[in-house]
Amino acid sequence: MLIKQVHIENNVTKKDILVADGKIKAISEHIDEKQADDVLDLDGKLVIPPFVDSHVHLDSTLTAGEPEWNESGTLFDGINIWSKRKQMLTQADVKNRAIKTLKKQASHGIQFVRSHVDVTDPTFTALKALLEVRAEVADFIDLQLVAFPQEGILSFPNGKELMEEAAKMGVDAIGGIPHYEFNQYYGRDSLTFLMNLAKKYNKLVDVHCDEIDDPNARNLEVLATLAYESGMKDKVTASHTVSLASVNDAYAYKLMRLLEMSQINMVANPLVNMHLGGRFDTYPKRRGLTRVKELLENHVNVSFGEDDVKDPWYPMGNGNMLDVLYVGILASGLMGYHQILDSYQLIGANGAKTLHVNDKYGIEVGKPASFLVFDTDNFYNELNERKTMLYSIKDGKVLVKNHPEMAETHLKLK
Ligand code: 17E
Ligand code: FE2
Repeated sequence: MLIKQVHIENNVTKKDILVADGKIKAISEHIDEKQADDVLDLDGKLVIPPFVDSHVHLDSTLTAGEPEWNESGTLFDGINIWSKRKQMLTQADVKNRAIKTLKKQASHGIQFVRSHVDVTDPTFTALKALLEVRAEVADFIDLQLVAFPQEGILSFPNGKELMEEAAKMGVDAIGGIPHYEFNQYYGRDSLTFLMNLAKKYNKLVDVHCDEIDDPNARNLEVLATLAYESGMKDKVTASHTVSLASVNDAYAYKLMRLLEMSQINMVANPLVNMHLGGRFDTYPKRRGLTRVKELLENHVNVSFGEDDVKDPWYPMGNGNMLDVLYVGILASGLMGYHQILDSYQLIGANGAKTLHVNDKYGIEVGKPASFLVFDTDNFYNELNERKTMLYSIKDGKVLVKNHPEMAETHLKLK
């Protein structure tokens, strides 16, 4: 397949991309059409790498309102409602909902997903289901699973044993929830436990860390220290870290040094953090979104996740990372022209780095031919105008093809 005359990642000069055997064989200003069986003339269209959702919960997806709606909008009511819904799970129920959401995500250009799976359930119903889903969707989504102890490791009966069993069952990463443990000591001990578990089973780490509007939350510095001293470094991710928006500037300044040294990845979930955040404030009211701009300025890798698609924590969501990105850069003060132009990294390359999939990510000769084509010339225009995603191509195969919008309007000047 030969793709003609596209703007690769906002590049002003148009290029051709030659694809063969699922890989990118050549990129240059002119490639002879005789080199390919089929030619896609996409003159002037934008090509970028696929989207990455680096943080979502596929076990709870599409359960909003079951058994009740989260009317308060707090994280804690979300956890309570999920705890009831969890009793009713069957493997078929989890599989159907997860696959529905993954297909929706794929239809919007997502090709890489990291999902947390609640393992504070002695039956492991959700994990068993999602391990099957991971294999079944492999042709269109590269799915990673995190063993997530939603109700705590030290604060839930047999929490440690459940985590170890989940590690053996084949998750990709080990999770945690230190701010939800009964006390700060359990929080810290849970981090030591989960880091050792990840080392023992050679897994990545992705912890729900300090997802609370508490200026005194201090689990992130513990996780970053462990990441640094264990040498696990960029294999470790801290998700949410919303307390960073509440701590004082002197503390944040001191912490940034450790975060950079530790090479830890951070994931913010703008839609959900802003929905759940500030719920105990009157005014002034916090937004609950971590310090995205400051982290990036301190060379910390940050990506955005969707977190929820219609579940007890968030009533909305449709698998489209462009919504996450738009709200995220708006709330983070990242709307300079060039920041908008480059913002797809937050739902792209930065997420790929967190997921450790760099070997198969990026538009470079020798890498898998996986990319998106949009009906516009650069990403600033795409995020603004939301032109049609014409193609999602993975390993040289067309996963999604859309036709440009053909709206008829009758807007004549007098
Ligand atoms: N569970 C949790 O602890 N935090 C969240 N944001 C979600 C589930 C979605
Ligand atoms: Fe989450």
